[in-house]
Amino acid sequence: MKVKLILPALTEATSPYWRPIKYSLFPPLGLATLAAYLPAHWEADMQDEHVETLNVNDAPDLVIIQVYITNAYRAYELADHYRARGAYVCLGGLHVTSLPEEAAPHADSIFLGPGEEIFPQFLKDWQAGRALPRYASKAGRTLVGVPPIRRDLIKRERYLVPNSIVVTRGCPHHCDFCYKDAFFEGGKGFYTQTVDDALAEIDRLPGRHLYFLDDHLLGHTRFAAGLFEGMRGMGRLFQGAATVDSILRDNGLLEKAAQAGLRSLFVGFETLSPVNLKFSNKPQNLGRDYAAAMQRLHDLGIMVNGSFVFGLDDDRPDVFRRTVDWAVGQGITTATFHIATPYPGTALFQRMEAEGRLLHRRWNEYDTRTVVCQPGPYLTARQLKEGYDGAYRDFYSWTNIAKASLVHDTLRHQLKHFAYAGGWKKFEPLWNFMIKSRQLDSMRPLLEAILSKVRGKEGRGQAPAAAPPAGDSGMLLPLPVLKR
Ligand code: B12
Ligand code: SF4
Repeated sequence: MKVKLILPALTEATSPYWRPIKYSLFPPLGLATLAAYLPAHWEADMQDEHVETLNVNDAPDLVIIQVYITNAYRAYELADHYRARGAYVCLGGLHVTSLPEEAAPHADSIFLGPGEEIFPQFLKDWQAGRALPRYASKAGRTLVGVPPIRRDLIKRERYLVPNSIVVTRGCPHHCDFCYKDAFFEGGKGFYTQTVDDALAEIDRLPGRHLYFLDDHLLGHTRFAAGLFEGMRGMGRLFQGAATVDSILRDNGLLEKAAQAGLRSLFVGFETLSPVNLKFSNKPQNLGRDYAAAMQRLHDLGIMVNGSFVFGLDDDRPDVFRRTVDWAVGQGITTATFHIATPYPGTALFQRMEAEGRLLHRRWNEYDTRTVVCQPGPYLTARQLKEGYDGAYRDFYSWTNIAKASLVHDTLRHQLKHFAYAGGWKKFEPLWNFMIKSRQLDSMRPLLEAILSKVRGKEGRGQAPAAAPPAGDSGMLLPLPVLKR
């Protein structure tokens, strides 16, 4: 049996804004997760259109396609193509879950929600000749006993961060712009692997650097504590994401994470306006001292990728300058800015639709770079787009990179900050060259060599908690995952 798993590229891949490096970061982890359920003797081929040209002249028996909002049209086109060639086509992922009726005409079976329970069920049904047109993940979700991800299908050399990993699913919170509640509807919205399984998966990954793509790595205190304790001494360096309130909690978890190798954290600050936080149902950020969270991270030598959303209803024309100034003044290493984008299925989408504020439904433009709904009373669409573009420009100006670097109190940290931020945004031609010449892989050790470990107050003048292997260093590029 021949199975083809495809991650289609978004329309942007053909546009002048295409940043090849952004899409050469992570392999298709979701598809590799699903592939683990295929019988071992089946032939599986996984292709990621972001990093390779698809071969569409083949004749697989079964085609599995992952659909995000921005790649949906391309996904449907590929699905139609393979159905016309006689393959059985399955569509699943976030966008299919939000809009099953839109996806269904392009597939033999569609899948709503996470795949760990429904995909093996489908495989059984399909082999018995009674596959259903629709499978929805509801009760009984678990990561306990899931088979090891088929990492052998990942073309590691094409990614800067082949070691992406997810050890939890979902998040305990309910922000109204987030994909999470819609995707996990009808069942558990936050659950974890067992600590032992997570550690075993980490053990299977070569090299030192890991990127946890979990929505909230610190979201389950007991699990995270067990994980970090288990990772201590493994000599790993890792990046992940967590919320402001979890950073401020004085429960020793962040310290454990730092000791286990946490070197940079994606933090959803989202907005500096309490009114916006309230409207976005993000009470976990309300009244929190963002500056104290930054200080705590810096003290532990953890760099910050701050995420901010523009275009929420309380935003005014000065929001862009104020946000950039704050981020620079706090020594944020990389910032990810987003134009508020309502994803179908979210509370924000329902509100925008009810208020007649959706400008269009061209999903390929729902890329958080394009204004797709009428902003609040204080901003025009034009101000929003120009302000967003300007924020990126300003934050990553050499002057501001230098200013933000100088916020750190040791020269090593300052230099590192400068190199990371500059390296990520200022050397596009170099990244493109490395991708084209298939040398991305070789950048990893190079980066590791250039970027030595950042140590904060706790480490200064002391021996490191666990003696690191010779040449301790980290691939510390705080890769800005555009998570929300
Ligand atoms: C890593 C990541 C990226 C990476 C690359 C992703 C990759 N190579 O797979 C990069 C940086 C390139 C990226 C880019 C973008 N991303 Co992104 N990204 C993520 C992130 C953080 C993790 C994805 C992941 O690996 N999850 C873990 C795996 C195991 O889960 P999974 O992929 O969802 O797969 C499971 C299920 O979905 C399901 N499934 C999936 N496909 C199928 C198919 C079948 C047949 C079946 C049965 C099941 C099934 O089964 C899998 C196992 O449970 C998510 C947030 C999140 N937590 O999901 C956002 C997220 C997916 N991204 C999002 C967005 C919006 C974007 C961008 C548009 C952002 C931007 N401003 O540029 C771009 C465009 C991406 C595109 N190709 O269209 C949104 C998607 C919203 C939506 N409704 O579609 C998310 C949810 C973030 C958010 N909170 O809003 N992203
Ligand atoms: S935005 Fe972040 S904190 Fe809020 S629900 Fe989504 S993952 Fe959780």
